[in-house]
Amino acid sequence: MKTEVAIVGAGPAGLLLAHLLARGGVSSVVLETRSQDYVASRIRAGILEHSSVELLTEVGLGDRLHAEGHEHRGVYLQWPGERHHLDFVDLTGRSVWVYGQTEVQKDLVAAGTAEVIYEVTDTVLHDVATDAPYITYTDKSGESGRLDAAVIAGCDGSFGPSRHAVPARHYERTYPYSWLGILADVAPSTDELIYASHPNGFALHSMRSPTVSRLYLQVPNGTDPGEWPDQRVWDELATRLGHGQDGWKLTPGPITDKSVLPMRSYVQTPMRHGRLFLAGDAAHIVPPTGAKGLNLAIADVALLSRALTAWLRENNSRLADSYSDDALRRVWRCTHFSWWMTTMLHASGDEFDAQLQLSQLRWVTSSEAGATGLAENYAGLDIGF
Ligand code: RFL
Ligand code: PHB
Repeated sequence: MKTEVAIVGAGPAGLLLAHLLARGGVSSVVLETRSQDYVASRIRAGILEHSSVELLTEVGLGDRLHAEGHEHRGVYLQWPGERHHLDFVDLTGRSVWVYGQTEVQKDLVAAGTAEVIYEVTDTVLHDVATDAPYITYTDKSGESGRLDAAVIAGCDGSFGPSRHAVPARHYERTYPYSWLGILADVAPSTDELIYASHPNGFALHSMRSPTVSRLYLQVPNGTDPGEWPDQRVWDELATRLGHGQDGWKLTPGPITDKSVLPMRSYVQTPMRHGRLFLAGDAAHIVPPTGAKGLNLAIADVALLSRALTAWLRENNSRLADSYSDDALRRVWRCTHFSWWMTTMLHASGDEFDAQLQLSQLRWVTSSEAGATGLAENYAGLDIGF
C-alpha cells in the first residue's frame, strides 16, 4: 500500500491530522493497534481550550461540541476555608469548553475522513531517515502488510514505537503522587470546575454532562483502586472539596468507573527525525492538572498538517523544517504551566512547600496580574504561539 502520510495511532492526534490533511488534499492512512470501539470509549481528558474549539469548529467538527458541550467562563480555586472564582473571560476574553475526549474521538470517526486500519500488531517503522520510509505491520487476520509513504507521522502516544525511532534526548519528571479518577452518574455539584488544595491532598471536581460528574483525588503512587470503596471516595471528596463550607454540598451518586493515573512530565526533542514527525503524547506528556494533554495534541497537528500540506502540495519545506522548534515552544509553555499547577495544588508532605503553595494560591486569587497569568495559560495561547 502507498500513501502520502502514514499515520501511526488513531487517537485524537492521528485522526485529527488525517482530517486536516484531507482538507488540504493530502492522502493518509492510519494504523491503530486497538479496536475502533476501544479507542472511542477510553475515558480521558475533558477540557478544550479556546483555540482547540476554534480549530475544531473551523474544520467542520464543531456541531455537536457547540450543541452538547458546555462553555465555562473560568474555574474555582480553593483551599480550606476559601473558594475563589477566576473568570477567564473577564481576564483574557477567552473561555474553555467541557467536552470529553471520547466525544472528540467520536466526532472524528463520524466525519469519516480518516482511512484507518484498526487492530494491527507488530508495527515497525523503517528507513525514516531516508526519502522512502515505510511501515510494516500484521493486520487482524494475521496477514503481513507494508505501507510506503512520503512522510510518517508518529501519533502513537507514550507507549507506541515512534518516539523510539527518533534519536533524541528527552526531559522527564515523575511526581510522587497519582490521581484516582472517578466517573459518577450524578449531576455535578458545581457549575464550573473546582481545583482544591487540601492537607489530605488535591481534589478536582470536573464533569462530563449535566448528569455525569468526573472527580479526581490525589493518591500515593502505586495505589490500587480496590483500596477506595465508594463510601471512602465520597467521604474524602467531601472533606477535600469542602462539603458544608459556606453551605456548599457535594452530592454523591453511583460510581461507574475508578482508575489510577500516574503523573509525569516528559518532553522529547527534537520532534522530528528525517521523514518521521512526532505529535501529541508520542512526543510529550504533561500531568493532567493543567488540562493540556489533549489540547497540545490538537495544537501539534494543527502545525504539522500545515507544514506537511505545504511540503507535499507546494514543495515548500520551510514549515516542516521549523515544525519541531515551533511545536516545542508551546510544548514547553504547557509543560511549565502543568508542572506549576501540579506543584501549587498537590500536598507533598513538606511544610515549607505547603506555605509556598498557600502564598501562591492567595496571590493568583487576589492579584489581577496573578489571575491573568493563570487564565491566559489555562484558556490557552494561540495555535502557533
Ligand atoms: P493517544 O490518545 O494515546 O493515542 C495514541 C494512539 O496510538 C495507538 N498506538 C498504536 N497504533 C499503532 N501501532 C502501535 N504500535 C501503537 N501504539 C499505540 C494507541 O492505541 C492510541 O489509540 O495519544 P494522542 O492522540 O497524542 O492524544 C493525547 C491525549 O490522548 C492525551 O494527551 C490525554 O488524554 C492525556 N490524558 C488526560 N489529559 C487531560 O487533560 N485530562 C485527563 O483527565 C486525562 N486523562 C490522559 C488521561 C491520558 C491517559 N493515558 C494516555 C494513559 C487518562 C489516561 C489513562
Ligand atoms: C477532566 O474533566 O477529566 C479534567 C478536567 C480538568 C483537568 C483534568 C481532567 O485539569
